[in-house]
Amino acid sequence: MKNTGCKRLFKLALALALTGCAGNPAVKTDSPYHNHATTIPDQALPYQAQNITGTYANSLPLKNFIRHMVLEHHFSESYLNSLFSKAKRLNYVIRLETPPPYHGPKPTHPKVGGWTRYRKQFITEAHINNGVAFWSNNADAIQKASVTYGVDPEYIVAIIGIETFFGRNVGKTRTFDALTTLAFDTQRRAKFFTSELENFLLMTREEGYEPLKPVGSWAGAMGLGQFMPSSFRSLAVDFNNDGHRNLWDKFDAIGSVANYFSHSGWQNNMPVAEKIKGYSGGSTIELSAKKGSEYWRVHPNFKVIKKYNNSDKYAMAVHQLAQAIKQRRL
Ligand SMILES: [Ca+2]
Repeated sequence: MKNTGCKRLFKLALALALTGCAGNPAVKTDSPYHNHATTIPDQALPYQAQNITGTYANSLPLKNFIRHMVLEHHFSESYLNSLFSKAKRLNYVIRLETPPPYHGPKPTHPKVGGWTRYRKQFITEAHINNGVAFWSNNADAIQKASVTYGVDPEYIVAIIGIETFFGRNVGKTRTFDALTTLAFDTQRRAKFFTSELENFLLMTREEGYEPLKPVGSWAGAMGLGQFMPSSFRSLAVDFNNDGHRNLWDKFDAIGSVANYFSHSGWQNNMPVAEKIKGYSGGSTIELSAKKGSEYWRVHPNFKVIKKYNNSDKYAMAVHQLAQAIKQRRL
């Protein structure tokens, strides 16, 4: 991601995915957004209101935001008044974004075995087998994306596996409510989420989405690859050529993940990381395993994965899942 807010966001989104998907990979969810509204000018939508009513009726920051959207992007004020009158404040989103204050002693060392615990959630038989199946079922799209964008196919598969368990856990939170809540009811990253809300509304207008329909993670990430609205607008691609960018569609999601990697500097058919015996400066990372630290030499492609989520553990899990799926597929 381009900014640090987004990097942190993906960590948080991942934390949620951990609780939501890794522990229960059998849960299936149908694609939440497979129908497209045709593009309708916003004035024509059934949203017209003089004032904001409902939860956000008295929110000055929202009034300022609407003014900005009208002046900067020529949205209709009555349309936005009506739309935001339907916004719901989501208390669980506030709780997830605002961890309770910690009053205990400052930890001096990271918890031993953090990598072992993290790895267990993603490098599972279910992830590997479902990865092989996902690859087979979407072989044409994956092959085309790999060739078009120069990205090794196993990494496209692994990202989608870790983000959403191959599309089965794309999140059920209405994105409009999540971003409105994060923008106007939380403090820490309000500016970032306000910008994502702006991008979300632009995205719905550009792509013809009905704003109340898209669903995703509590933090506003959408589709099989969990793109934030700003990433959607800049990096999503219409890979099945149906005239719409739809990250809930497998074909479009596969192309979009590959495009994201390509933009981040992925080097096709080049190494990602290899295990070494001890710390050797420069490009060595240390991961805390139960049996002691693991040391890995990492290559530029490892940093590309970290642009998706700025965490060594995340990038290593993607790498190892990719390799495991590739091996199993042979
Ligand atoms: Ca499409």
